[in-house]
Amino acid sequence: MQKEIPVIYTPASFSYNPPYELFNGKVDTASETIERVRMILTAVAHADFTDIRISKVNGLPYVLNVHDSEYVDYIKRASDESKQEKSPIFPSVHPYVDFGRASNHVAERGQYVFDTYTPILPETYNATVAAAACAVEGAKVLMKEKKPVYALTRPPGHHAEKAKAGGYCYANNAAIAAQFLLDSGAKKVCVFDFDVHHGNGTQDIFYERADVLVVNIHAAPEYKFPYFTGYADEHGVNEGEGSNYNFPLNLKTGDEAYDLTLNKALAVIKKYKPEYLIASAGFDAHYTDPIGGLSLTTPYYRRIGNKIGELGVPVLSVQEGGYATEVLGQNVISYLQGILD
Ligand code: OKP
Ligand code: ZN
Repeated sequence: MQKEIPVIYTPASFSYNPPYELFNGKVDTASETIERVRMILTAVAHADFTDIRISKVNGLPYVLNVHDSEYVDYIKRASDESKQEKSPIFPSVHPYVDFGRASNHVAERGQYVFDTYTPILPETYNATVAAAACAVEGAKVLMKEKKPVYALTRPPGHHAEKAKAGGYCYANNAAIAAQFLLDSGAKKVCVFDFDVHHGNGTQDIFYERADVLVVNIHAAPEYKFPYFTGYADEHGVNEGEGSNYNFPLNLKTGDEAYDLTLNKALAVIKKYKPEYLIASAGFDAHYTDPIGGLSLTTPYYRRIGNKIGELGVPVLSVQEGGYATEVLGQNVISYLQGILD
């Protein structure tokens, strides 16, 4: 019986503070705040089953194993530009033809960022690479110790595509960890995403591949961000045909109905027989979440943890969303406790 969960974080998560987001053309309060990671860290520090570590890995080479180098270079340049301009970088024109080419900095802003919620700040590049490093370090512990691990990543990752930022995400931490495990000899890895939003980035990265099964439960794209993906008929293409599963849910779905869907999703995972499981662990399906739209309770996160733990596959949980800061720490603890039970 495992009695401890290593928690890996980086001080860089406290270094950037998005001032606002643009929602439907209006200035809106930023949801993805430093407070989130502060609340989680306080909760894990009070839980007696956690072992808190600071990541020491250089994340950059691992980021580049998943993301296009031109894109990563853009995030770096835009972070510098934001510092020069003393202003967050937002996009204004998105590519409107598929042969579009970004050859100046206005075009690049639209090419490499797909929404107006994801500003680039002076500290964005460093924080992005440092958060990815937490996920890689988590994967290293997972390989070595074969026990549950938790990477407290901020910025989150599951909306970041190979060459686009969006949804508060710049580097796909879960995908980077999965790729690291494959590069270290694993043949089959699963990413299971229970953040309330569809993980379009993870889906994008592995859509044509069979070595990563991607399974997502989320509020249906008819209602919620990222709006364009997350439908149940997105099954993967080419080699990847059959290794992508989406389980979209109606608004207000509560514990009981969610549980039926969770069972279906876990059955798909069991059948695939992954060597490792990466959980994209978002807690924004909680009933009090200000942007989520579903109705899960804090005790139910323990059930999710139980069922993931029962798979008997070493699991790395990578922090994604969760914006009800008052309960975020408790939700994380409930879930991690469930894995250990
Ligand atoms: C990121 B993750 C207006 C709502 C903006 C953006 C959602 C990004 C979610 N303030 N919605 O999956 O938790
Ligand atoms: Zn989310």
